[in-house]
Amino acid sequence: MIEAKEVPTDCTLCYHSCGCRVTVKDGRAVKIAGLNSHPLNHGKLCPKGANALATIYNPDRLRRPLKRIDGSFREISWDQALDEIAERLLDLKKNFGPQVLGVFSGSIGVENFEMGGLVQRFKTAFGSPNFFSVESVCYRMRIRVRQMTFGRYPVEEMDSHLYILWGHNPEQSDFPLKLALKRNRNQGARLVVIDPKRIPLADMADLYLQIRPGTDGALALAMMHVIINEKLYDRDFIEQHTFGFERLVPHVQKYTPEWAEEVTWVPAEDIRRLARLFSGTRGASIYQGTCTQDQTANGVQNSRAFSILQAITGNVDVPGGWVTSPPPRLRDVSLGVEGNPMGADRYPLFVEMWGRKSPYGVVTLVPESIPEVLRAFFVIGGNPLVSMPDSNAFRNAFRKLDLLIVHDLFMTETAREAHYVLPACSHLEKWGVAYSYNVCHGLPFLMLRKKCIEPLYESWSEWKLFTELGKRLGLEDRFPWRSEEEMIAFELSPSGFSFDDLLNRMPEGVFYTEKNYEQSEGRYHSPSGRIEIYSETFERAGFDPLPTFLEPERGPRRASKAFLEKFPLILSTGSRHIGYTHSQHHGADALRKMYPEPLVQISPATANRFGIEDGDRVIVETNRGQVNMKAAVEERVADNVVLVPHGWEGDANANLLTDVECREPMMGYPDMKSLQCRIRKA
Ligand SMILES: Nc1nc2c(c(=O)[nH]1)N[C@H]1C(S)=C(S)[C@@H](COP(=O)(O)OP(=O)(O)OC[C@H]3O[C@@H](n4cnc5c(=O)[nH]c(N)nc54)[C@H](O)[C@@H]3O)O[C@H]1N2
Ligand SMILES: Nc1nc2c(c(=O)[nH]1)N[C@H]1C(S)=C(S)[C@@H](COP(=O)(O)OP(=O)(O)OC[C@H]3O[C@@H](n4cnc5c(=O)[nH]c(N)nc54)[C@H](O)[C@@H]3O)O[C@H]1N2
Ligand code: SF4
Ligand SMILES: [Mo]
Repeated sequence: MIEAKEVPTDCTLCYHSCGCRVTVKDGRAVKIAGLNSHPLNHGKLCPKGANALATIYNPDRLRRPLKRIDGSFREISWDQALDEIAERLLDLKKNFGPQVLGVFSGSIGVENFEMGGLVQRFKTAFGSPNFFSVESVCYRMRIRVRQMTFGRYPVEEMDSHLYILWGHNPEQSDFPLKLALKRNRNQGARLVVIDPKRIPLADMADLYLQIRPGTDGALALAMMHVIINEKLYDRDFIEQHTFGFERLVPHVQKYTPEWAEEVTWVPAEDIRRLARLFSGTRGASIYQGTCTQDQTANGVQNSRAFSILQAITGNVDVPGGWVTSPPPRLRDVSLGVEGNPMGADRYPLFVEMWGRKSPYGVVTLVPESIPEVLRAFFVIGGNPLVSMPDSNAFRNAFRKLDLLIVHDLFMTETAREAHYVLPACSHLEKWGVAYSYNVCHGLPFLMLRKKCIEPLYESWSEWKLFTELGKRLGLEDRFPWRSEEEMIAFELSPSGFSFDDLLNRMPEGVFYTEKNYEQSEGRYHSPSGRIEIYSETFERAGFDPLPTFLEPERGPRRASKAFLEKFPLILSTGSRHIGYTHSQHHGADALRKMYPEPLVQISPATANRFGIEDGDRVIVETNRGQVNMKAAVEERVADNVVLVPHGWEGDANANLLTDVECREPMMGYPDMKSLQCRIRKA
């Protein structure tokens, strides 16, 4: 009988990587709890994390590799699956070239370095530049824009004096921030909520602004107008650290609060109050929605405007503002970028900056590239037929593939379309490195993700999958690590911490560096060496060098009258629910009880207008398709706005409504937040 042991590790059921303690007995994880010492979650877990074992031991886990034969799946051995996949890949490569292969990894692969890195390594070793991920629908846009503006990547700090939740609802989507916000609020921090729904956090806010979806950039410009004309900016900081302020001054004159009121629905007086509160607080942060501000026509310029607001008020590199700490020094398991990722020609700002190429392709270009460019597609830890825009466009394209492979824990909607489905390990079944900087509000914390239990059934980790497949493709020299542990040691080699250190001496994790609020010369590595309010990088790419506002393509002030008559309501999709990550975790009973089915949220006036009552089944329809869900009639939602959750399969899939052709013009992101729709009783 083996003693029960407690293993400190992290939760990866979403990208936050909260610390947890897993009790393992007789090789089985029997209990999971929060890790008290962890600086993100201080011993607490959100409902997903608390119910992690229900997901990991869900009886629906995939057990063996599956091959689709005549429309149904048959179990086969790993050997057979990999032999056949390798043969087909080599054949396609011989006939059409290596770029036929596209690989995709979902949000799990963003902060999961082994997965994200190995996927990239695999496609480069194969010879293809075509790597896709949620990066081209999610927060990569903000990272790039902040890099272009600051010459580095500052993030909003966890502990702030003023939280501006700008299309961000931490109670549902950002558990660590929710904890920090409540803690700091009790000590006097201020709170502003900007959201078309009066979310419960708005009830305790100093200011709540009910905004029309897709118009956040107009509000930000009007704030700049007030801050500049009332001289509320930080003159010293601007003089010492920024470039182009004098050109911003005349530029923002037309963006008056009265102009913005008409565009955004936010009263001009509230815009003034917000501008004064923000500029009057040292250590204030705009917590921009993690994807709400990207998935709209003005996406890039939204991020530009927020960056500039932080800069002109001196809220950069001060406690509570936007801060930068160096990421840990880790060796990347990817092989770097060779060739041009898809979209380099059409959306160059997304792919290349100052001569440096990023590995991410533009995922909205995938459907039109099959089969002309892509003929084989490998999905590792993603569910693109539910999560990517315009599911019908993706599905029709996927059906033209010669080879679709999915590596996942479950039979997802994407897996059901695959030729081969391969069972994957959960995070408790493999080793990994976790660090909490990017999406965790600047916390320079590093931890070893422990393999707590052996892989269930015949599931394999990404390391094992690519190592074994690599051998069959003649790429064994590209996957040199003889074990997962060896690969982790390779990643950690420059960090100053060894595998053994992190396993035995610092099992609960470690701060790998101290925060640094230095505002020295040379801190901002942009072409001008300063924070670029005026961006020649944008100008050279043919875009406005100063922040501007572009109405949503389908929006009430841009689309045709006939279109708007047909689709009179504004549609925003994908507000999070704390019980689920995208299409995941619906199988855990406790979570399902919290939120058993997807709900379309509309206001009482909108419901009235279309003869709908709370609890009715309704059809929401756009130019691309429709979903069928129950209606929740809520006072909290702005009139004429329809909120549809994402991550549900079948006829409740929000991405039946989105349109892969409706894109942000600079980086090609899909509009998921400011489309038009109609609604009726089913
Ligand atoms: N309409 C609309 N659509 C959206 C959004 C929206 O707001 N509105 N948001 C978008 C955003 S921001 C994002 S990031 C995407 C997310 O899109 P995805 O990442 O594609 O969505 P998930 O449903 O999380 O899919 C992850 C899959 O990985 C599997 N998985 C979990 N752990 C592992 C593992 O360790 N290994 C392997 N191999 N598989 C694993 C899970 O079972 C699951 O099937 O969705 C986007 N889609
Ligand atoms: N539980 C859970 N947590 C998650 C995820 C998950 O699937 N489940 N996904 C993770 C991922 S990958 C991401 S990208 C993040 C997403 O995180 P965010 O993009 O920050 O999304 P939410 O926190 O849901 O906040 C969305 C809020 O914005 C409002 N909103 C909608 N449209 C607009 C608009 O146009 N303007 C403004 N100002 N507000 C708008 C909605 O009403 C909602 O209250 O969440 C992450 N965390
Ligand atoms: S927020 Fe929840 S799901 Fe995400 S890492 Fe923390 S405990 Fe896990
Ligand atoms: Mo995301």
